[in-house]
Amino acid sequence: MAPVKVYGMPLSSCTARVLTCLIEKGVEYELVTLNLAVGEHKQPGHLAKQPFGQIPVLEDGDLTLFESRAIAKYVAYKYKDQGTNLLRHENVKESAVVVVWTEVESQQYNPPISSLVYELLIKGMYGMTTDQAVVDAESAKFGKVLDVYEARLTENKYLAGNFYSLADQNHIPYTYFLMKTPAASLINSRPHVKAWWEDISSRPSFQKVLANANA
Ligand code: GS8
Repeated sequence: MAPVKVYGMPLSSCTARVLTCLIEKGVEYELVTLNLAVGEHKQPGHLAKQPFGQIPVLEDGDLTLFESRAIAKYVAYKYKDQGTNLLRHENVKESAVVVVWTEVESQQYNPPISSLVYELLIKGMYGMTTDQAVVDAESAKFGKVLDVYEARLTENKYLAGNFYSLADQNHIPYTYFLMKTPAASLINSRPHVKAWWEDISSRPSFQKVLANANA
């Protein structure tokens, strides 16, 4: 069977979320790299797959999906019987807690961390100036979120319990970029969050995404 196709860029955070999931589940894929700099993601062919003109997109036979978290969930569910058990589908309580913490990533963690990565990393790449007032406000918000994580990770090794799940995995790409900025101190100053980060980011799946991107 033809492998699934992912349209994206190897190191865009949302593409990396999907690729990490495919590798963790042992699913073969083909990455079709789009050049965002020349607007390939705004061309009609891509807009037919992703109406918001963004990456990533996954194609699996006649099924086309966008939104990286939805794609990762689909992959984790379709391949539930192979690779790492990311959804705990066989245990209704555990799977409910996985859903809670995947929502926490998207609703609480992602807004401030994506603003910080934009201000402290992306703007510099495009010759724009960091707005320190935004950094201060978003750091304060993110710190409060991380206080909740520190308490949670003091009780459990991972977010949904004492097992690695999609909830942990969805955090990896943005945190990877944050760790390249001065705001890494927000993670490093919380010992359980720091240990969790070192654990999840060193998994072979994400290390392979990085190695492939730098190849
Ligand atoms: C966000 C996609 C996105 O922002 C998802 O798939 O999770 N919620 C969506 N993609 C970015 C690249 S990502 O890191 C993108 O396509 N940016 C170009 C643009 O918006 O024009």
